[in-house]
Amino acid sequence: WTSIAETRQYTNAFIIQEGKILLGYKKRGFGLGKYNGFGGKVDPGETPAEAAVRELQEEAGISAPLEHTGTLVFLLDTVPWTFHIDVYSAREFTGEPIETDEMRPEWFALPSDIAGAAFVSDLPQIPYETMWADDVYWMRHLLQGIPFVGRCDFEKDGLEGEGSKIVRWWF
Ligand code: 6OG
Repeated sequence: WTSIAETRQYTNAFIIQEGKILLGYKKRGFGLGKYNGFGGKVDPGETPAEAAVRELQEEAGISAPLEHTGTLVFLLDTVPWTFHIDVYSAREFTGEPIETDEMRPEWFALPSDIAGAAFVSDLPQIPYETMWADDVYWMRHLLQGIPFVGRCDFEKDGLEGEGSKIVRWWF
């Protein structure tokens, strides 16, 4: 493609508490076999914030006072639209996380000195090897509650299988 005519909107939501973060293991569809926040496409007539709450309920069975925390833009050279992902987070939630057809919720431990975490090795429990390749660039901002915006360009065929390849990024 030579120009991008369309933007598609998605959401991604995380529950972050003292010492732990809730991720979901994707059991089907796009991102199969990866850990991620809970989320999906924004439906017509819905705001991203509404979609984020709905997707969290559908995929993890919980409700939360989600707050907008970051914005991600992805370009895949095999896909003729821009992925625009609004990232949300909350400290509290109601309900009990449950496994659904789409996601299996799992808590991951966080170190106590999150504010000082600057390197991948400072967050050893985050399963970066089984996450999208972009997550390593913004995860610490999310965990530290720092608003972020960034873009990643993925190379052809880099999405499936081993080592998703990012050819360009900024955060
Ligand atoms: P469904 O279409 O299955 O929702 N998503 C990505 N997340 C990250 N971290 N990196 C990417 O790099 C992503 N592409 C998509 C958005 C798809 C979910 O996956 C997220 C949605 O939360 C390319 O309903």
